[in-house]
Amino acid sequence: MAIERTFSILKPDATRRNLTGKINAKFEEAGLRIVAQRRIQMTTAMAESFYGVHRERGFFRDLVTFMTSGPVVVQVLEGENAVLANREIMGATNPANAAPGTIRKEFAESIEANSVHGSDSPENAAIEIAYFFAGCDITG
Ligand code: IDP
Ligand code: MG
Repeated sequence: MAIERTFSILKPDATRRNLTGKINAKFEEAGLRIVAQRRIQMTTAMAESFYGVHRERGFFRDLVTFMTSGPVVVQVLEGENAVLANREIMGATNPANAAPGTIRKEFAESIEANSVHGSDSPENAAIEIAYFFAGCDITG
């Protein structure tokens, strides 16, 4: 198995409830390393671009409003099979369907305010990482 990097966001519902440390502990306990991290306020343009693939979905406007409703923490996580590993640590999109012990099961408020984003493929991980971080910001 290869060491891989994935892109992660701690969403506004998580920062609002001061859950940054508890969620980061989940990544670290599962063997992922936080090799870059920054707290930012997303603009509407950034959120629209980031979630552009969902532009035609009924929840798109609400999602953009939610993602800009407070600070987020953008991160690069590194480890074995990091993309898939992180999707397992996060749990299903809808917390009602998320497995016990996952971040979304323990912390998500709703299918929208579900505490974390994680890349869904190595290709998208590379695109998302490059959108938020310069190579010199990431130290493995
Ligand atoms: P993912 O975050 O598990 O990859 P996606 O389908 O890529 O899920 O959706 C992106 C984000 O859009 C979700 O994390 C969630 O915040 C929001 N979202 C997805 N489906 C719904 C929905 O049916 N209603 C409201 N928000 C949704
Ligand atoms: Mg997704």
